[in-house]
Formats: sequence, C-alpha cells, structure tokens
Amino acid sequence: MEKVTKFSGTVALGTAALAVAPAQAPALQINEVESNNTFATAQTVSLTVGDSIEGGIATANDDIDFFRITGLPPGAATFSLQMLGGGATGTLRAAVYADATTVVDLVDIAINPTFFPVTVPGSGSVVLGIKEQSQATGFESYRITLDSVRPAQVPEPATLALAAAGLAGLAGLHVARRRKHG
Ligand SMILES: [Ca+2]
Ligand SMILES: [Ca+2]
Repeated sequence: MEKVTKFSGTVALGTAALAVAPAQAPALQINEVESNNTFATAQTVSLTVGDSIEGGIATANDDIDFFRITGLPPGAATFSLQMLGGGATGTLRAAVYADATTVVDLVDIAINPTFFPVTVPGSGSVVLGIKEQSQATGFESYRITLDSVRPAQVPEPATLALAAAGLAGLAGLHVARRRKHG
C-alpha cells in the first residue's frame, strides 16, 4: 500500500522545501493497482515540490511499483530517493521507464538519500518504477520526494536580439581586421 504525502501551502524550490513543510502534513492513501506489474496501470500521482510518496516492495509478491508522476513543468526535475528500512543491507533500484520494460535512466538507492535528476518531456509526465535490486531481503520501504523542478529555459526576444547584435559586432571586427592585414 503506497501513501502520498501532500504538504499544504506554498513550498519553496530546492531542499529548503523540507524545512518549511508543516510537521502535520495531510496524507492521502492510494491503492496498489499494478498487481500484474503492467505499465498501463501505473498509479497516477500529481506532485508538487516537497511532496513525497512512501511505499514498500516485497520480493515475493510486490517486486515493483510504478508511478506515473504528472503535472511536472517540461525541462528537468530532481527526485530525492531513500530506502526507509526493512532489510538494512538491501538495495532498491529507481528507474525512469519509457514502457513496461524499457528503462531510460536508473539509480540504485539505499538508506542515505540519493538525488536522481530526470528529464521531463513536453507531456509533463514521468514514470518512475521502484524495484527490488537485492534479492537477499524480503521487504523494503522507500520514500520518493520531488526535490526540485527546473523548467526548460526559453530565450527571451531581448536576449536573442542582444546575442544577434553581439554576433554582428564580432563579424564586423573580423572584417575590419582582415582589411587591416590585407
Ligand atoms: Ca508496493
Ligand atoms: Ca507493486
């Protein structure tokens, strides 16, 4: 059974978000739906910066959890990933999936938080899968926190104009130098 923790109020970007989060954050229970581990039934979760998902992996009957995280600004996002306990020597693997079996990028996670930067496509949706990596232990719980987002930069017209002027200036300089040497 996975749990999404939604913090109320405005949360600043970056790791400072955790510091300003209310201690008594409301929690929303979401059901385990990917019993066949199929990509199509990934649980859909909308997160804002500072929000967390907590869940558990059991090697025997729940060896992967898929989350389709939506509503992210296209560009980049960083997740903080942490194994919370269970088998202290175990390892979980977090991965971005393009479909049920295709891994785009991955990172192994353990007790210490690991930061996982991912590319957010135009759809604003990223599917994270959490999977048991070490076969030695039976159960591991984990926390996924949206640590920060970095929307893709769109150059402003003024910036483009300045760049164009700079290039034109360089071109003029080049021509002038050639004339001097010629
Ligand atoms: Ca689970
Ligand atoms: Ca599962």
